[in-house]
Amino acid sequence: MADTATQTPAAEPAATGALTDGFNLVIDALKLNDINTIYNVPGIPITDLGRLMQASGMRVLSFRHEQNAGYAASIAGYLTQKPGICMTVSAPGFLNGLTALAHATTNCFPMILISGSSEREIVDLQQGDYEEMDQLAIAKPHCKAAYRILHAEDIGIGIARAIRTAVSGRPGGVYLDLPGKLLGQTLDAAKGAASLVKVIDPAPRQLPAPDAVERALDVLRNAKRPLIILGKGAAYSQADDEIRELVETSGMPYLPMSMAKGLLPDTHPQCASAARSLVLKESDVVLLIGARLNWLLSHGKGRTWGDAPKKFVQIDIEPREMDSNVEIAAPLVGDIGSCVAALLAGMKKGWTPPPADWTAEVGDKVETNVARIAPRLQNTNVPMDFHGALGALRTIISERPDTILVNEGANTLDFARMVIDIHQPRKRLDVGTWGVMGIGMGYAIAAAVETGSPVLAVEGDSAFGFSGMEIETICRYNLPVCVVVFNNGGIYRGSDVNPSGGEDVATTVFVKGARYDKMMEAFGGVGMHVTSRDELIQAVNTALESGKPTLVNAVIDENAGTESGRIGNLNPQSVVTKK
Ligand code: ADP
Ligand code: TPW
Ligand code: MG
Repeated sequence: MADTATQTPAAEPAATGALTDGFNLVIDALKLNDINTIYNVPGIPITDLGRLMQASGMRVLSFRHEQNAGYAASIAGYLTQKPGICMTVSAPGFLNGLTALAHATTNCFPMILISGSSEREIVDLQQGDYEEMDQLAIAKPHCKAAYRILHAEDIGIGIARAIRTAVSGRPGGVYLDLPGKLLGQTLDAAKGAASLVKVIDPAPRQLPAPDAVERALDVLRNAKRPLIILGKGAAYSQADDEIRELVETSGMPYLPMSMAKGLLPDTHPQCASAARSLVLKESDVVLLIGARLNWLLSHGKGRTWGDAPKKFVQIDIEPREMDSNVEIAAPLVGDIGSCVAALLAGMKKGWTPPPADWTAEVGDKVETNVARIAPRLQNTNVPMDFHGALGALRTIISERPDTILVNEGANTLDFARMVIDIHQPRKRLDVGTWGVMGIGMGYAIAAAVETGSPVLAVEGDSAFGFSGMEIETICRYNLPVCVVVFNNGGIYRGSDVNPSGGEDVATTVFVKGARYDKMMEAFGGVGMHVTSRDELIQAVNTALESGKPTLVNAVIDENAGTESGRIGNLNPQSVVTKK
């Protein structure tokens, strides 16, 4: 009789004679885990993998450059809480995708970069294979984890591991290396099927410890001038109802970070965006929900935060985030949904709203600042300036609140973030933690594909150039994307001059009078060229109404912008003038 204590639990399936292979096992493993969309650029050794994926009913979107496919995958991860998949060829394709993988990791978005690779035997002896590179080693510092699968029977477990790593704990990027030879390996079909792994509970809830909840409530209860800061981790967590209830129950003013705008509508009476300087300086207790005290919050110290002593309460799933920049008085480690629910339960047992003089002071400041800027948002100057053009788009977004706004540039980014109110969660996607240029078209494509919502991409002309070729992709898949290029003829401004007086134009300046709209026409989309506020409104409304791929070339005063938008202070300055 068999000894049940030592017997392996799963009996080997009987061989059937039918075969499967690496290609099919990769597809079966992804589909088993509800991953059905792939952002890719084909080539050796993954061309057939893409074809077979498409044949099996997966959506395989081919891009013109891997970086854009990668950015698309990263934001697909943010929007869906499932890892976005980018698939590339070896060495150069892999490296092109790697920027996006690092970006996903930095922004805490779940993503898997799957790259085909050369054979280990040749790579490890550096014998010069086609597109040879030790990709695994190069990927490692740029992601949460990097895995390689060498045997077809390990595909199931390898993909399961990649998925769980990407979405559990603090989400991030995972690299998965698939050597070409693996894809062709055959395996008995029944054994192959049995080797697949369905990831159960891929991102388990992580409950905060009760004493940590009590500590946090204690700090919050003693606040005289409290503030809540919502970050994109809060938006990612999809705990929308709980977060709203917490904010409203607490009665505290709140500040949404860029991509957390719309988690509660920006028009909410407790929204303190228009009083940002005041609330950061004067608050005495700050509750951070899925927002890091990195450069975007001036590291929690210095002039931005003023002299008033602060206590921070921080909700984050990553314990090491605590005390990263300043002391955290009450760390609350767990998933945002659970942490917020625990705080709410505590508040419901007894809660006094913050002192009225504080909320009134913040409310007054918001009102004054909103009133002060309002006339500028109505201006009809020709050429348009940022405020006039963005004021027009602000109205359009308030009338079409389900539109996803993608936004990059310098002035185009900073002013749009300030001017355009967002009314629903996860409707604003932008440059994120790195302030990176190039996310635009990849984000726009994935946003349309993953959500079906209309997309409005508001792009600086420089920013657009980083991914502009993907408008062909937008046309090819006929996506409801309207791109508005804020064409001020350059980076920050179009008016700089070459300081040497030489023939070349200044380093920040582009071709005058460029017609980006004609690029869209070249691929069968709609191109529009606008110079006034009324034309802009008409063009964007027509585009969003039609759902047709559209590019609006919006001429902006070349003098309107400032150096680096609103972060010019981060530029180092030379103190020596070259003769
Ligand atoms: P922002 O740029 O909007 O300020 P950050 O990217 O700096 O936001 O911060 C997001 C934070 O959210 C990260 O520290 C990340 O660990 C955290 N986070 C992401 N998802 C969750 C979650 N489900 N529960 C708790 N924390 C989360
Ligand atoms: C990958 C540096 C920051 S903003 C910007 C650059 C090149 C472009 C600003 O010009 P744009 O906007 O888009 O025309 P506007 O409205 O001010 O004229 N490379 C990468 N990322 C960054 N952030 C840069 C360079 C940069
Ligand atoms: Mg520009």
